[in-house]
Amino acid sequence: MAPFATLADPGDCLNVDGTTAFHVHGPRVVPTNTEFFLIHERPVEHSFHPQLPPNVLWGYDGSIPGPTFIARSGTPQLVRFVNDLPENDPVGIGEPISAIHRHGGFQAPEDDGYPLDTFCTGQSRDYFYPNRPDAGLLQSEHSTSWYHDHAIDITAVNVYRGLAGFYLYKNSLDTMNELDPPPALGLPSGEFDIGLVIQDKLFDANGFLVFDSFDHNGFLGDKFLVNGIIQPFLRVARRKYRFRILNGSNARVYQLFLSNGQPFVAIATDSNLLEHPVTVKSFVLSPAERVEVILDFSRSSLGDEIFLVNRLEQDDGRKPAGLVSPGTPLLKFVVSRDAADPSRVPDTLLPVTQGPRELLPQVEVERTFKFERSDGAWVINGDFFDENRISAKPRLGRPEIWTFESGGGWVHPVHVHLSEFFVLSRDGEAPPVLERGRKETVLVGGDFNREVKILIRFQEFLGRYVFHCHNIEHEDMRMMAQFETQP
Ligand SMILES: [Cu+2]
Repeated sequence: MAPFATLADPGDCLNVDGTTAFHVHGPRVVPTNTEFFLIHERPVEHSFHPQLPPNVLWGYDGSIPGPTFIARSGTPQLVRFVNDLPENDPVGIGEPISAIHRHGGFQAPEDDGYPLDTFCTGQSRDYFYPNRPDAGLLQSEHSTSWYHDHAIDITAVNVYRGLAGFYLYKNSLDTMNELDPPPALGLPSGEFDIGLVIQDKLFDANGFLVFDSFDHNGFLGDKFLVNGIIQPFLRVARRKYRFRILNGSNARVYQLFLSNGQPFVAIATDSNLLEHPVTVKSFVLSPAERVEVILDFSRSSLGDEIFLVNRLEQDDGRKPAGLVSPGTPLLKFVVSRDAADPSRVPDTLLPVTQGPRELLPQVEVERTFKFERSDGAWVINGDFFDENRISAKPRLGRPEIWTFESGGGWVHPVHVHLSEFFVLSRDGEAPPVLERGRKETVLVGGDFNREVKILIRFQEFLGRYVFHCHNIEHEDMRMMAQFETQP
């Protein structure tokens, strides 16, 4: 990433269907403390595994996964993404048309990667990220989000080709320096703070990437990647680590375990730290969800090998088939040295001051959204995505209850842009322990249940945003709708 020197080059950008981008912005005024970045989307030769030939992927700045951004709360960032993707691509996976969504990000509608705000080969678009919490609330400070392509109808294939990366945040509590004294949390930092994006991909007999654009149910691979590498290893020290685990797969749901039976200490779900750490033996991770965990290798012996394992089997886009044993190892930790460990994991991480107790009495509006199959594609409340339809007009500052329902036994990881929500219930029952923090993506349907109720409140930014299934084959086949926030 390099800073750029020139001002924005505004201009219309054509969408896939030849229309003009919905949100067009000209040169803009930004605060003087704004940090600037320039990222080129371009082809890159990538090695998934020493035994496979190099594959040409598309990467942000030619990096797989993309460069990791680190935002400081209070310091805005302006990122110019330049589309240097080839108009005539010999591989045939992906379309050189982009819209970039910072998933979990709190940003204005024109900077949200609205799916019709696309830019094409030879064009660029600037995204302004305010990097401050929604309504100034400490509980809305973010830790781990990610950015990925979100162009209308082609998100799945473009993400599959490589267009995804981490976007991390630091703030007064989560300073990303374990040596900082309280109130800084002192979570493991530096080389002991590692993002892990898990993906599945399919290869042909010659070792080249395969994608089926006609699989609208959810594309699954048979090889498992962590940070772009098939089943890699990581040498670790005998101390605590922070792992930010992201499901970057198109359609696969994972349930992660450690091979030695050691539990995970979960500290965050999706974009936000939890109020308190939670110890779990395993956790489910559906597409786009994040869970951050602390793993402590201090009781391991030098030479120990511990695997991060997926035990949830899935054969099609409908739903996971169930737990198997021993499952598939995704990542091997090799305990190989000692290291000092000044890091801490406090009992209180990110306090919630405005939760269901405070907000439920204020609810006046409830909405229901049914996620179903229709004509081989996907609808919400019976409708395919239509940019001219507004499905909800929530008023800023007014909490609402939204009910997500799934029909036909399919699972849909439902993602709402702009704000996090609280999961109130699953089929009327209290949500599992890892869904009691703040979330912006929640798995609905299949064996998990039929109905999820959430409590959501939008506080800032007027305009149109989307919500959709994050099985991105479903999303591309129109399982997306939009809300428009009102004063
Ligand atoms: Cu879906």
